[in-house]
Parts: sequence; structure tokens; C-alpha cells
Amino acid sequence: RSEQQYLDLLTDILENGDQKMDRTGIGTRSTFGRQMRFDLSDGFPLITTKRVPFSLIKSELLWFIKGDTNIQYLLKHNNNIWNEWAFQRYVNSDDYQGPDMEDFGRRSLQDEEFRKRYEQEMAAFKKRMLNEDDFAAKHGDLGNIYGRQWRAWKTSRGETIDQLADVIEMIKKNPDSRRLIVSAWNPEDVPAMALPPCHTLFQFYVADGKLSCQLYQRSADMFIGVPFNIASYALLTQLIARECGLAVGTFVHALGDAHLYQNHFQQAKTQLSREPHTLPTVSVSPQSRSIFELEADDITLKDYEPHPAIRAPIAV
Ligand code: DHF
Ligand code: TMP
Repeated sequence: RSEQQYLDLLTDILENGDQKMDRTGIGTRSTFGRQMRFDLSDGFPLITTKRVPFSLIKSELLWFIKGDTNIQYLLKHNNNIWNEWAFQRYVNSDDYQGPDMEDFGRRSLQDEEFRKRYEQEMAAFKKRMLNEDDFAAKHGDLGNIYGRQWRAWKTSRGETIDQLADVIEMIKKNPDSRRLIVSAWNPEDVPAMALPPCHTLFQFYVADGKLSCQLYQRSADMFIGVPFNIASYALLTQLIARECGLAVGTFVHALGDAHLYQNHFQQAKTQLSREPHTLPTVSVSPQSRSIFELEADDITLKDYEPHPAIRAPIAV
């Protein structure tokens, strides 16, 4: 069963991972260079041993596909997963006048008083983001992250490349190509990004009427990020297969630094004590709507019966 590979990797990291300090100051247990494979005809690989909010995965992917990099769209869809990284840029900018928010992620875990101040500032930030378009345009953008690189990669000649539209055309016209690649890793832009891309590059492969996809993820937060990443790329593969008149093949997930944060160990153990359930399915309609026109309501998750959600603090 495909979910078992994820659970086995969690176990392996817990038991054999190397202790490693990290940028966020939390500390991790980590391994390097792993692979998981999900046969997408077995069902949709949304983890069942904890509830994973599919609606957030959907709106984040549609946001990438639109080429948007501003969190205002996510907030309008009730999606808060990128807030901390926009907020971090804002509090480091000259426009921010409020109380000191240096290192807010770690400090709000350690200091109850600080946490209240942080939550107030974050609430005010979100409110302005939704109500003031000028403010959102200025402070909601995360830099040239995924959406920009997928849909409007800037070349040195001053042109833009729509990698996603191009790869879909190539899959239709030349499915045997070994160059069906989209890269989010643009070395020129990395220093100005809120977070350099974690899912850095993906490749498609067509055989036997089926579309497969392999992702290289340089850095993998096994407890929080990875369940989202698996589902997001499984959905992307399904949407592109549909666009190209192909069935779904395999999603291959290659991981660089695959880690569990210290403050996720307990949660991971809880999850590992649970039995996986059967996988859900995802359907997309109406058929007439292209991948670039799809909206959240066109994508429906069915028969998802997960164990309860497990909360964990995210490392900023
Ligand atoms: N930083 C770190 N340290 N780990 C990440 O996984 C990560 N992911 C990012 C940006 N930065 C990151 C983008 N993706 C959540 C999920 C994915 C995501 C960011 C955040 C998250 O908080 N998930 C919660 C549910 C959140 C909710 O319900 O609003 C979870 O428990 O899965
Ligand atoms: P890093 O830039 O220092 O590697 O930190 C990024 C953290 O975010 C790391 O824990 C990996 C995690 N992450 C994911 O696992 N998946 C994602 O999609 C994103 C954006 C981040």
C-alpha cells in the first residue's frame, strides 16, 4: 500500500536519522536521498493516518497554476498556509512600525506574552491583506516563487517562458520526449524569494497511455509539508493527464534532505500507531474546462475517511 512507504520513511528517520541543526533553530532528525512511488491508479494518495486538508492543497495548486505569488488569493480562499513567510518579509521592511517581531516563529513557541503580540500583529496583517489592495500588492508577494517560475520565467533576453503551458504542449505533441521538465529553481531569483523552492524540479513521462511524474524535492518537512506535497503533485499529474487525454501513471517522489523536526516526534509516533485506511479518489468536471480555467469547486474529493488531524507547530 502506498501510504505505508510514507510511514516506513517516518519510522526510519525516527530510528536512524542523523541529528542535525537547521536554519529555523528547531533542530531535526534527518536522512538524505529517498524515494517514494505512488501508483495513482490505486487511488488518490492523500494520507489517511491523519486528516490532511485537501481544500488547502487544491487552492494552493490552483494559485501556482494561475502564476500567482501573492498570498491575497490564498487568504480569499481561506488558506493561511503561506502567511508566516509574507509576514516575515513585511516585518523586515521599512513600512512595518509595530512591536519587534524578530524571530517570531521560535519566540511564539517559548514566550506566551510574545505569542499574544504576534497573534495580534498577524491578525492585523491578514485583515489589511484582505481589505487593502495596495497593501496586498506591496506586502503579500512572496517573491518569484513557484507560480512565477512555472508560468513566467524571466530570461536574460527579457522574454518570459511559460514552462507549464509549454510542457503540456510537448506532452501532447511529443510524448516520448525526455525533456518534459519544469524547474522552479532559478538561481538568479533564489536570494529574493521568501523561501527558496522546496519542490524544485519535476519531469513527466508517458508510456502505455499513462502520464507519470517525478518530483525532486530538495528539503522535506516529513510531518507537515510532505503530505501536502504528495497530494499536490498527484493532483497536478491528474490535471495534466486529463488535459492531454492520458490516464494517470505513477507519481515518483525523490527527496533530498528528508527530516522530522524535534517538535514533531511525538505527533509522528501518534500517527505511526494508526492503521492506514483505503485511499480516496478525486474527480474533475466539467470536462470542457481547461487546466488554466479550473476553479476549486470543479475538483471533488470522494471517500476520504482519515484518522483525526494532528496539530504540530510549523518551523518558520
Ligand atoms: N516550512 C516548514 N518548516 N515546513 C513546511 O512544510 C512548509 N511548507 C510551506 C512553507 N514553509 C514551510 C508551504 N506549505 C502547512 C502545510 C503546507 C505548507 C505550509 C503550512 C500547514 O500549516 N499545515 C497544517 C494545517 C494548516 C491548516 O489547517 O490551516 C497541517 O497540520 O498540515
Ligand atoms: P529550508 O529552506 O531551510 O530547507 O526550509 C524549508 C522548510 O520547509 C523545510 O523544513 C522543508 C519545508 N517545506 C516542505 O517540506 N514542503 C514545501 O512544500 C515547502 C514550501 C517547504
